[in-house]
Amino acid sequence: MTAPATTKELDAVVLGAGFAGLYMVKRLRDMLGMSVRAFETGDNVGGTWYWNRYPGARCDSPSYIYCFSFDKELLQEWEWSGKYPEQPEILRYLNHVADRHDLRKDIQFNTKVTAAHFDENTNRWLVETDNGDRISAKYFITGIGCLSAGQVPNIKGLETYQGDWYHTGSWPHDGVDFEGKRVGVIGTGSSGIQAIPVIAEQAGHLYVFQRTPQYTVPARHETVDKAFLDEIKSRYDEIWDKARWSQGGQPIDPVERSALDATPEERQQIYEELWKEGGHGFLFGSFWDVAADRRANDTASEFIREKIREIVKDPDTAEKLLPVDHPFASKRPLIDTNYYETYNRDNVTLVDIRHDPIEEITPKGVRTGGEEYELDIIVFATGFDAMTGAFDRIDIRGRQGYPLREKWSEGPKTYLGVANAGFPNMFMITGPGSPSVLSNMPVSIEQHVEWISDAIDHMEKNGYQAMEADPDAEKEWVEHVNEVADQTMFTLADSWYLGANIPGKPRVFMPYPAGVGIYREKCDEVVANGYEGFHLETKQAEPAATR
Ligand code: NA7
Repeated sequence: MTAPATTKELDAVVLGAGFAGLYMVKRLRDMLGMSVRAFETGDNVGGTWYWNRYPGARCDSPSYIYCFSFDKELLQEWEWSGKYPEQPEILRYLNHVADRHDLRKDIQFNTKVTAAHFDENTNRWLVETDNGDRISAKYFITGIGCLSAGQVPNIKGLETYQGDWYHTGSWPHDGVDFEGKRVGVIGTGSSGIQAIPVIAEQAGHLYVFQRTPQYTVPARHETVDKAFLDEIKSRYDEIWDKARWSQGGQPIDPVERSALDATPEERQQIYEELWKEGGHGFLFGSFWDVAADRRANDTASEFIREKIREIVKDPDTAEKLLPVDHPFASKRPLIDTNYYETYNRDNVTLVDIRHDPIEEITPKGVRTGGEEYELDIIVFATGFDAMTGAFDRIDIRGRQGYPLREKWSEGPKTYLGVANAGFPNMFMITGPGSPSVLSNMPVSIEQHVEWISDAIDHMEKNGYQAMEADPDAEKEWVEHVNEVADQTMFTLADSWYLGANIPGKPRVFMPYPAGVGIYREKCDEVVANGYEGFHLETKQAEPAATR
């Protein structure tokens, strides 16, 4: 790719206008005074919350901490309506942030970045879009989301299907009318378990096609009153501080008791209390070893299985819903509203596609186990090509034209999840190798945006032309991420954390599981040691062997 005469010169190009892109634009423009443009495929801001508009879409971090902390006035002004923020409210919030900080003027909507190539002669990135834009920028920063590349499985016959079908991750803006319809939902991950109870209330009949049964804990979602929010607001600094140095980006004190030291009665009582309270407290507030020790985990897993048997009236359906092939929380932990209860409805049928995989999609519906389920609508709640998929869809090339896709062909290789050896001046917000999806995203996003803008500030103040991760530092980081992951239970399930949901994707654990506090400490140390593990160059860099 060469730079034609019409190339626009900017300091930085940012990809995406979700939480990450919005804050990145704000920092680079308002703090560093840079010329910056963000490119966004959608026609408005919001990222994940722009695309995922399926019924029941909601975040499972408490609303008061699922927001930006950089705008302290906004923290005091914004009144969340529920314990957990619902998709329309988060979208409203992000629109408000964009207006309040006048960010839209630096965002180009309806535009997909198709290519970004590093030019070693100029130390600049040449970026192209599907609208024919060409930009040359010193910095190339991705805020493209960890779960933005939706995957519709390649099931035989989909093109022949005569009904309507949708993927939860690119939902129609004017909604879908399920009233009285025969609906099939394929997939029971976070999106499926949120959508299923809501669709069941509207559909004539709902068929849930389940491959892997899930553990899910009641969210106990409710509205929050002003007194609750005022109390939070009175100690926001302390709350954010706790979240920033925590395991998962939530203001939760770690528990020290062990499930293995408790008596069965004590365990039962604690699990019962936390089940009643709802939310991720069941996992994080019960016993420290539930997420760390298989025997401790078995006690929590069995408690949930017992709840399923108790809640679901039809024993066959209950049996099919029992998760037995992986430990609780080895896949993404889920919280729900009336998920298991939904299977007591007369208009809901659970279809086990673990034993009888979907054979084909026919013009009329779905065929499995020799039976054809006639459907007016199919909802694919089948997830995403997580963490790397959105990168793979862009032609990103570093030194010597080397494609990022190729560098990552055996799994993503990054330094700190923020940079790539061989790709100078490219930074990733919540890239693979950082806590990202294992954390409350706004906390991790703010940390990365601030770290990146500080690094850029450092470069500009010191006249550096290029900043690039050292291949050895990167190798050590990748090994470290894998070592930490091997000590967790995450590797015991086939999950999108490992790329296991995408046929042919290398099985590599992608996020960094040591926790946001430990990670922040490591990132701060890198800076304190003069950007340890990075090469900073004042003049044009020589091509390096970086692979
Ligand atoms: P997930 O968590 O990846 O869930 C996808 C679901 O779809 C899961 O139940 C899968 O079963 C199922 N699936 C995927 N491919 C197929 C095929 N080919 N056939 C049948 N079933 C299939 O995606 P979500 O959108 O729910 O959640 C993604 C994240 O977004 C979530 O964790 C939050 O962080 C936000 P499987 O378990 O693979 O057997």
